[in-house]
Amino acid sequence: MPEKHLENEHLMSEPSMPVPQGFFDRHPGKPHLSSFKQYEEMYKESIEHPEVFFAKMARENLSWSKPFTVPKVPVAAPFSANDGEPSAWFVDGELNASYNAVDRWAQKNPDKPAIIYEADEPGEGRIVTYGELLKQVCKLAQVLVNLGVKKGDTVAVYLPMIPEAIVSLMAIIRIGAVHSVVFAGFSSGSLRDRINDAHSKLVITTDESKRGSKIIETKKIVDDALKTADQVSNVIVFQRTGTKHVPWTEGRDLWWHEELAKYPSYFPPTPVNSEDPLFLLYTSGSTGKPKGIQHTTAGYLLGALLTTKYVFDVHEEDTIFTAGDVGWITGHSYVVYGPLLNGATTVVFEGTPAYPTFSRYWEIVDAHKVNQFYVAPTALRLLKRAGEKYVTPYKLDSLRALGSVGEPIAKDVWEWYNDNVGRGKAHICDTYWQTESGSHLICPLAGVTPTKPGSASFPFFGIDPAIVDPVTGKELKGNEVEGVLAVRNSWPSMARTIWGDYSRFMDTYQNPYKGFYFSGDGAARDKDGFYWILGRVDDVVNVSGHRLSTAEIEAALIEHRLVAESAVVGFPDELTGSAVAAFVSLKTKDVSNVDAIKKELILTVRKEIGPFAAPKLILLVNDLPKTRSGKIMRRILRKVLAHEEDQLGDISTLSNPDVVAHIIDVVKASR
Ligand code: 6R9
Repeated sequence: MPEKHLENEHLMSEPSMPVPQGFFDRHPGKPHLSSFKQYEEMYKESIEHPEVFFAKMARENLSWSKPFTVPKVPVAAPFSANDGEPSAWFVDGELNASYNAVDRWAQKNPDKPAIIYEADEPGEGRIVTYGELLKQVCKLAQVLVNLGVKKGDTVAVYLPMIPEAIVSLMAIIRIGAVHSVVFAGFSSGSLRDRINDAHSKLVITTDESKRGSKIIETKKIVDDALKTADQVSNVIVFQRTGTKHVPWTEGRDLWWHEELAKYPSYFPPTPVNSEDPLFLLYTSGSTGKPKGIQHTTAGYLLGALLTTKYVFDVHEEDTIFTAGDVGWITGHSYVVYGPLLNGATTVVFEGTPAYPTFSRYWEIVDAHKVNQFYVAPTALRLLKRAGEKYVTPYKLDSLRALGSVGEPIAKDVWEWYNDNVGRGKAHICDTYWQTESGSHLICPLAGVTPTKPGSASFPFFGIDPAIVDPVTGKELKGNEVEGVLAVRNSWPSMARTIWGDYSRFMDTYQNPYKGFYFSGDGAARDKDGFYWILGRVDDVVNVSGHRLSTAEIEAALIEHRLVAESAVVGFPDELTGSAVAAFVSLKTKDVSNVDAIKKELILTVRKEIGPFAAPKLILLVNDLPKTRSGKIMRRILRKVLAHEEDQLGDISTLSNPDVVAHIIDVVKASR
């Protein structure tokens, strides 16, 4: 059960707001759906006859080299009752993802912009048309084939937000290989673990990257990772900054521009089966080992395509700006796949919202007449704090849909977004979903769904959510209920397994509540049927919209020679949503320079995982609160951090109850 109830619980009883009239006034044509009633009818069909609904959608929206005849097996729950296999979709069909995302639009209009690249430095970007994108994709596809990459092989991508990231993904899937993007903020150690777990044979990266005017030595990080990744035979390096100091291994490392120049500009796509893997994306779970979430081709494509189309009401003429990184699922689905599968124009933004000023997003929106803007609340909190003066000078009148993702959006932030960015004329869409779901699960449809600030509203087509009592595992029916969020059925873009660890997949998603897909989040359904996401119920923290595993951070801390034990928990933070606090007990009690040790510990996490995972607070304690069986009681640590030491409950069952008073003192002293 989520320990912390929704801060703004009273909001649930407030009436919902209609779609702002300005949304329609700004629309050059008509939204895809005409009314909420139409959503309800379509939704009903998608739940009662998913195979009919999605077969029609898949035929209308995707191009198949071999049409499917079997929309779905098995037809019942998310996991079949007898062997627990997840449902499979469009099983006898064949298609190619890059053909659907690129060729179709290049054939129709090769001069249409596919990518608007906004470089870190304003003014240094460029536009890539669908025709140009197709050429680049075909050339890189041939490079990969020539280097021995085959259908089903995984290729690691460690790239900043540049058009070549999209070119890479499209080239990999064009030949039926599987991409495994590793967020370019990850350390060499995390990169190595992901390369090795996925058995990637090839890595694509840049010489360096640039973000907020800072240089990151990407190639050097890759080289460090490869010291213990023997199976990698080649590294393709795109020249991003042109620095002279690129570490180089002859025979293994190849320049992107030299290799692409060797091949002609067309290469046919390889058709793959619907259920063939499309990509792996590592995400954090309850244990220290990251999970390689595996998505399949047709189902994932359909999910990304349909949600982009209906949730953001994207039309072919539109320009969509998702301010997320391709290293996370939001970048996969709403920078790359969703926009391109709809033939729209996608903005690829390399920089940060604060560079060179806090107006950067709004400059981009006005310069390119962006129609849909999508971002995490953490960025909005930063911009809200910076002040309205950074927003007001901009027109922002092209915007129709404003998306939010990654964490709950508080009412004040929602209103700031609505008033200052949308000016009351854009539809705010708070989208709840996960790496595992591939595409939106619960979200309003732009132009259609009434909203309540802080609620993700209603399920997308084909998603049949259930609120489950975490103790009994029984579904809590009706409205005004609170429990854990589960899904009763399967949907096309649902992950099919954890790469190489099917039993972990079942243990994480199916086994906690048999008959349901378990989300890991707490949720409530209010009196009007709106869903409210209450946050993770497992050991996952959401820092600035980055999903982190507390166990992974603990595993990093233990690498430090002085650490005896550690317990990592999240605590509320005004700017980043949650922040990481690490309670650490050291092997030796006589430490002379406490501050130096704390710095070293933070550095250890930055080095082992990446800068974004660094604890905000390190608390050196004598011991950690434990049960008699030795289990660390993180709940107590969370309560103390949240100033709720009066709500610790019964601590007499601890093997070391005295430690609690000490911990309270340490936390107080840290303030
Ligand atoms: C897309 C993405 C998934 C977790 C998820 C939940 C949280 C995502 C949210 C939200 C409240 C929203 N989350 N969207 N919580 N409201 N609109 O973020 O994927 O990185 O896998 O994280 O993020 O806790 O379970 P991922």
